[in-house]
Order: sequence, then structure tokens, then C-alpha cells
Amino acid sequence: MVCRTPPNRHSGSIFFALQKAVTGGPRRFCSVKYERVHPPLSFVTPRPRKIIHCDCDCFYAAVETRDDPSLRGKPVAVGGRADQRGVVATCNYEARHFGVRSAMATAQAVQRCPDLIVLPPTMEKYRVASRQILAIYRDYTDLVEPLSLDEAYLDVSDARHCHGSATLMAREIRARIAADVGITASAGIAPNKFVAKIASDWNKPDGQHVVLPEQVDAFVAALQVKKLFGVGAVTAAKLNRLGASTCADLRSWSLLELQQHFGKFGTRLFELVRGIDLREVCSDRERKSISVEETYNQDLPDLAACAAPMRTLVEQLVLRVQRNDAARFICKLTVKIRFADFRQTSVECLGTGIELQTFRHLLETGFARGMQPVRLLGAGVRLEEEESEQQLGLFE
Ligand code: TTP
Ligand code: MG
Repeated sequence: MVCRTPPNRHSGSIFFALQKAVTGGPRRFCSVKYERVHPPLSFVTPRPRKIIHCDCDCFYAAVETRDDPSLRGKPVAVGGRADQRGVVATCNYEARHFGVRSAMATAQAVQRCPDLIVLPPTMEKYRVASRQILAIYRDYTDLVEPLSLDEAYLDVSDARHCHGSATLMAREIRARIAADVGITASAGIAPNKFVAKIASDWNKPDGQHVVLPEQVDAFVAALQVKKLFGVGAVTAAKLNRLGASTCADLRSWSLLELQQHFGKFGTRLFELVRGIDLREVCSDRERKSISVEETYNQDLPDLAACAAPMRTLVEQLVLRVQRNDAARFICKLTVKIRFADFRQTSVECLGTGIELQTFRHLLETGFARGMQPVRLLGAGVRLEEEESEQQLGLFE
């Protein structure tokens, strides 16, 4: 499909996203040529989708409490030991009342909650629970996109269960998870992934929240910008400095202004603050890599200054890999560097384990290519291709 130049760039982007949603058309919007746009009405108003985002409540801790009822009502965390510089993977809601959080040093968590019971993770149990949950989802739709062991998107637009009501399906799914798996889950129901994911947090734990198509506009307008997918702490702080704390504030920015401040991501922001997200639920999504990266408020002046941030990134990477249960599929390690002049380089090597020393070597090699201050650092792993499908197939 070829369309002539649209009235402006942003409507083009939305238009093509719509076009893709309607026609299942080209994935790479940028390769599509524009002609004048006079889309038939069906292009502009596609049938609203029904997306459920389902997310288990304090997943690892819930599985542990299920298996040891004596833990019920007590503050429980799952993670590394305090005396071994361990980190909290998650904790139950009792522990959250004391301010304990995921990714917090266990030592700090115990300071905040002296009665905290800290258990080591038992990944195999979490995998089994995951598989059970995925099987429940699959009873409703084939369009299931797992995001991690305890989180998935379901596109139930064409599902006939519960008279086609996504609200009732979500309720039923959650009841089945409670009955069959013995833990609770929360759900968000909305016409797109972005809104469904935010909505699943609304009535956590053990709750759900529905955002009807006609409610999306008001729901998104009131959202804090930090809730937006892709807006991390640094971008949120920048937006706040620029006077935008809610999505409604950001709607007064033109596409050009957003692009000037945020580059390509500006286009995405333009759409998100209007509640537009046409990403499909991809049941066959392959995860080929996992990475973490950080753009620093101030450039890191030299190689020595990169050492501590690299350590932090590697620690985050370990957690993310763990969370996706992907450690056994690692085949390469990668480091990404963006220099002050925006030149970017990536270095990789073969490897099956995440070792800080190896990432330091890669950093040295990459840094030598630029020899100037660094804006952004990234650390990642590539997963074996054959196995990467299996990795998501953990649930099957
Ligand atoms: P989450 O769904 O983010 O958290 P959760 O299920 O524990 O709690 P919530 O009720 O807020 O959804 O993550 C799912 C599991 O992934 C979690 O139980 C433990 C693991 N995890 C980590 O190992 N490290 C992390 O930093 C996070 C956030 C999660
Ligand atoms: Mg969860």
C-alpha cells in the first residue's frame, strides 16, 4: 500500500500504525512511501481491540507462601542473602508496607523490616506455575504474548468465552489462576497494550481495572508521564523540568517539539500521550537478546569513570536475565557505548555466563574506539536463536 504525503509527519505515523493494524501490513513503517491520504473510514476507525494484561501479584513470594502456609500474613521477600550483598527479587505486600521493594539490597530491606523472612529463589517452582498459568490463558485465545514468567498480554478481541466480554474473561482467568495455581493475579483490560498494562496496576493485588475505548482519552490525560512506557527516571525528570508532569500537559507539545527534545522517541510520546498504541499482541515473539542501558545526566569523562556504572548495569542485567529465566540460553555478551559526539559502538564476545570482568574487557575495547566522554552505556546478552523460542516456550 502506498500513500501520498500526509498532512504532517505525525498523522502519517499514526495512520500507518492504523493501516498495519487493519491490514496486517508492513511492519517497517519507514519503508512505506507516502501519498496523499484519503483513507476509507474503516482505516481511521478500526474495530477496538480487547487486550488483557495479566500480572501475578508478588509472584515469587506468592508461590513460596502457597507452599508454606506458615508464612501467611508475615512479611516475606525472595532474594539473595543480606550477608552476601544479596538483592530482593520481590516481596509480598506485607513487606511492601515497610518500604521493601524489588531490586533493593536485602541488607537495607531487613533494616526497614526487621522481621522480614528472606527466602532464596526456587526458579523451577516459578516455571511450573508459569506453565500452568499460560495454559489457562491459552484456553481463551492463541494470541498470548508472555513478557516474563508472571506477565502476559492476551488479545481476546475474537474470543467467544463469557459472551465476548473481556471483563468477564479476565475475572474468570484470575479465578482459575487462584483455584488451580494457588496464587492471585491482577488484570488490566483496555483497547491497547499500553493502557492495559497500566490498568493492571490500578487495583493490585488481586484486582482488575477496565478502561473502555471511550474512557481511554481521560484515563491517559490524567497519567503521570513517568508511567509512560519507555520513560525512565531520567526522561521523567527532564519532562518535569520542562513543565510536563501529566500526559495532558504533554499534549500541548507539537510533534516537532517532542522530536527536538527526545529524538525518535518523541514520535512515540506524541502517540502515547493520546492513548494511541497499535502494537499487536505477538504470540510468536522471539526474544533474542536482553539488555539494560542508561543515559547519564552528565557524561562519564573517562574509562575509569565508566567502571562503577558498568557494575550497576551488569547487576541489573543479572536480575533481568533471571527474571526471564534466560541464563541457560546466553551465548554472547555485549557492551554498547554512545560517546559524547553521539557516535556509537558495540562490542561483543562469546560467553555463557554474566561476568563483570568480561564486561569490563568489552568496555575497554569499545572505549578505545572513541577515547572521549561517554553519554550512554549498555550491557546485554544474546540468547541462542534456536533456544530463544524455547525460552518463551517455558510456559508451554
Ligand atoms: P513483577 O511482576 O514486576 O513483580 P511481582 O509479581 O513480584 O509483584 P507485583 O505484584 O508488583 O506484580 O515481577 C515478577 C517476578 O519477577 C517477581 O516475583 C520476581 C522477579 N523480579 C526479579 O527477580 N527482579 C526484579 O527486579 C523484579 C521487578 C522482579
Ligand atoms: Mg507481577
